[in-house]
Amino acid sequence: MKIHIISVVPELLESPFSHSIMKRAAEKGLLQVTVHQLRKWAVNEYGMVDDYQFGGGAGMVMMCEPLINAIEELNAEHKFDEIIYLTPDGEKFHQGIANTLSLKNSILFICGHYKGIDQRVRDHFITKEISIGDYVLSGGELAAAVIVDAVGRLIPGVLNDETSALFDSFQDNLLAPPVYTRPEDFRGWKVPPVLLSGDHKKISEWRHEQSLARTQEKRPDLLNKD
Ligand code: 6GU
Repeated sequence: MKIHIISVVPELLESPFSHSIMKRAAEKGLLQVTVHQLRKWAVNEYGMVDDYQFGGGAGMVMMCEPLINAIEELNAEHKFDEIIYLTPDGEKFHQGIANTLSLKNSILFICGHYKGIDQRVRDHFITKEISIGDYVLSGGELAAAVIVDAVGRLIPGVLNDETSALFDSFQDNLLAPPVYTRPEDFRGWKVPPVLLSGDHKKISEWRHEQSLARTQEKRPDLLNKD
């Protein structure tokens, strides 16, 4: 999968894809992330990409021209399946969106800043608008990092044990069960005996019960979803 990101602060996206699972995905050639500095398409030599909003009011708006020139130039080369604008007023991100996006070949993300981007870019170029939750970030970059991580780990071959994503929290609207590792007894706090029993059927039933109980307690809203 090829992911391109347009940002005025590309430095914010240097680290998130350079470690751990995302790093391995890149090394295996399964995920390629390219971050573009929007100022490369600035309207003047001072790197101008934003301007005051019509109608007045505090805060700058990201201009049509740099964004559209960037989008058109990159899209001509890469033919994106989706052009996604990251914005607090977008659809709230969840595992189902991550699953859908993990099947795409190429995605372009646009990170907003200030008061957002000129509405005409949204009307004519954006195919999807996503928020990562009901709070306001100073820009879309951290949201892009969250989404690329959630999507990238679902690409077949990225996780070592490919089945492990199937048992993540949220894949079936259930939270994951508790997990334990050695030692069996730490300060008198013991691992549930069923996990040491070697009985895989019983273990699997116990995990399912724990998942249900945990979801009922912490996120009952998930149990009423389809
Ligand atoms: Cl995608 N962008 C910004 N600026 N704030 C957010 C967000 C996105 N999602 C939640 N808050």
